[in-house]
Amino acid sequence: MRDADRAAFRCGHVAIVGRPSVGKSTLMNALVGERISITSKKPQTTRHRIVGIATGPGAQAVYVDTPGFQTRHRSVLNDRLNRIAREALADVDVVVVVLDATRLTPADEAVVRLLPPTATAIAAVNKIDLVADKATLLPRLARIAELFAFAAIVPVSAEKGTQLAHLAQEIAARLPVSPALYPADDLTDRDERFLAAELVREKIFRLLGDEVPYATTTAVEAFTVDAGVRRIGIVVYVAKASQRAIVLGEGGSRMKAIATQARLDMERLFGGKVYLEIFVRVQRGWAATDTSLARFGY
Ligand SMILES: Nc1nc2c(ncn2[C@@H]2O[C@H](COP(=O)(O)OP(=O)(O)O)[C@@H](O)[C@H]2O)c(=O)[nH]1
Ligand SMILES: [Mg+2]
Repeated sequence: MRDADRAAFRCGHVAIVGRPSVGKSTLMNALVGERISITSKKPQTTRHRIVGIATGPGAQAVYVDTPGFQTRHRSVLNDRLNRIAREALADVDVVVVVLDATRLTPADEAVVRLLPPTATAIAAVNKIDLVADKATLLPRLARIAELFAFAAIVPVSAEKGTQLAHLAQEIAARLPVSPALYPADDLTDRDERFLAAELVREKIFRLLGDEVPYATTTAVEAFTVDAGVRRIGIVVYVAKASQRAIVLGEGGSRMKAIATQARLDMERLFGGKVYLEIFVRVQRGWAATDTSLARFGY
């Protein structure tokens, strides 16, 4: 690297915020180039602050994916998720507010109102692949411009990759001049154990109906690597026995699908063979109190 290039290198933290299911985690994964933050159609899929690192020739963006602000109902877990999202807004250089190109809701406006007035914020207007008539986008973009003094408003599709290079450029231009904080090939600050437990939780969110995933969490019980082969044991905690039966499915069929899909993702992400065992345990009230949530890493 020439001295002049090194002097101009930019690096900083970028919070990704927005209401549940607008595509925050999909966007972060697309910007980082790996699926490190789990995604599904259901709110509450993301429950942690997850860092994703994207390093280019002139800049390193350290993205912070957050749980969406949960406004639908109050619970100890939702309060905790909102706190994680609010804390992610402090001490970042740029905030990317993810909005939905197909509709703006009061929940979107509530998220924008949480921005500190001095924040450098960029609106990523996601899911433009779902907008057939692009002319309908213009009044929505105008409305977004009224909500906050955004530094840029960029229509994107996180899923199709549309306009992501442009979004990354707009972000990089607003990062402070600074050397990289992480080695160029680091993609996340989370370890394989965490990612393994999350991938199992993702399959539960994707393969089960509307109720059980919210009553569920996962934890690593065993993780060994021997000659590049990983043996991983994951415990799925549910709140009552009837939910255990649902997770297992008839003759264990649902658990088989969860385990197969999770194992294939792990092998791709970790780059090696994985033997995966999953156990389902009933743990009443795991999400009922702050103390119990803390034991499960929340
Ligand atoms: N059609 C379309 N769907 C998307 C796009 N981005 C995300 N999604 C879908 O929206 C849902 C929620 O995405 P997720 O990233 O988990 O949202 P989050 O709750 O904001 O993190 C998932 O089913 C994604 O596949 C997009 O650009 N286009
Ligand atoms: Mg998410």
